[in-house]
Amino acid sequence: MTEVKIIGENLPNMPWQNKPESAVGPVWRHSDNPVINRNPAKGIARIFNSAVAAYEDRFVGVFRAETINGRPHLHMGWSDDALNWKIEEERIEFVNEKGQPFQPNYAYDPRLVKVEGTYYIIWCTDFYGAAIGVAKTDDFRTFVRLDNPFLPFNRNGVLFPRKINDNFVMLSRPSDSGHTPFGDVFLSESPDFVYWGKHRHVMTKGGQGWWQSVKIGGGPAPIETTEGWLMFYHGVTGTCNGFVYSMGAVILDLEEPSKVKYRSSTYVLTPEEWYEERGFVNNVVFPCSTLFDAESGRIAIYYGAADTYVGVAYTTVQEIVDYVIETNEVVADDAEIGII
Ligand code: BMA
Repeated sequence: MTEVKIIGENLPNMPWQNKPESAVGPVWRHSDNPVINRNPAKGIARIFNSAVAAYEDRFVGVFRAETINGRPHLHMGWSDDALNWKIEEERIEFVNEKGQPFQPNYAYDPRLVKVEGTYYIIWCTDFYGAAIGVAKTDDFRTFVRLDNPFLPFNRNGVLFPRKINDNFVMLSRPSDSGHTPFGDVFLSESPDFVYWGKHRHVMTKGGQGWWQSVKIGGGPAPIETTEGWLMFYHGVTGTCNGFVYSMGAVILDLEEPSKVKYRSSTYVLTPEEWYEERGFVNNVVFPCSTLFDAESGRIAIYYGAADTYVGVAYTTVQEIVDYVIETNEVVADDAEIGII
């Protein structure tokens, strides 16, 4: 077993709980989950699938807020401890690069990623069907929405936290507009956040197990480690009562992140608690964000539960990387550079 380290910033004030003896896998839940409950602010019925980050001396979040007319929009939230959140009642006001209003018709499943000092928000937007929307902010007051990077239909846009070989790198999951019954993860690069290309296939659904047999989608921004890019993602199976969303983990090559180095053959978290099994959509865990501390190797994963709540789960870089390597399986041609 080699020692694994996170390559990144220290965040000693992030939430943390040690692994309880009762934990069965490499990821364990916060004991006071869910950390965001129903009706968290006026006009908002549910918050789930959301992203948080450290900002100045506190924490900021971009939240998927299901408003009381049923449409999802993005709302900001603030917290001193990353567990107790104050959600803003007004949705984020986006402007275009000329400063004119540029609101999405709807917005869901945001990711929030800092690259070279700028925070990027990536979400699922309406672009004549489900597509990936992007915006940037330096101060969480002005949010400049940029041109959509990809054509429809696409979701689960996940930006890497640094450029690789001078390019921004984004994962996505091309699909259709509805409750997609298929989908693999792809990768695209851009020198300027405007023109995207060098498209590669990263990973396919499937494998020996059935938990990710229907579709997969990227999760939180990948974490740079000495073993490669560690990424949590969601994997979906189909049942007679609908889809079940679990969390998986994969390690991508540091220099060539379209190559899978190791991929866990089992899920690392699956719906088991009441707030994951029962809600607006039953049986969903959907990770969108992490906080981590490079020094201690601690990782907190923020995930949506049952399309109703926000949950937090913990692991360490050593524990999860060891687990992914131990349970590794090669799925199709994931380990190749994905060009056909
Ligand atoms: C997906 C997305 C997610 C949602 C999941 C389960 O297609 O819409 O936002 O959590 O379905 O309903």
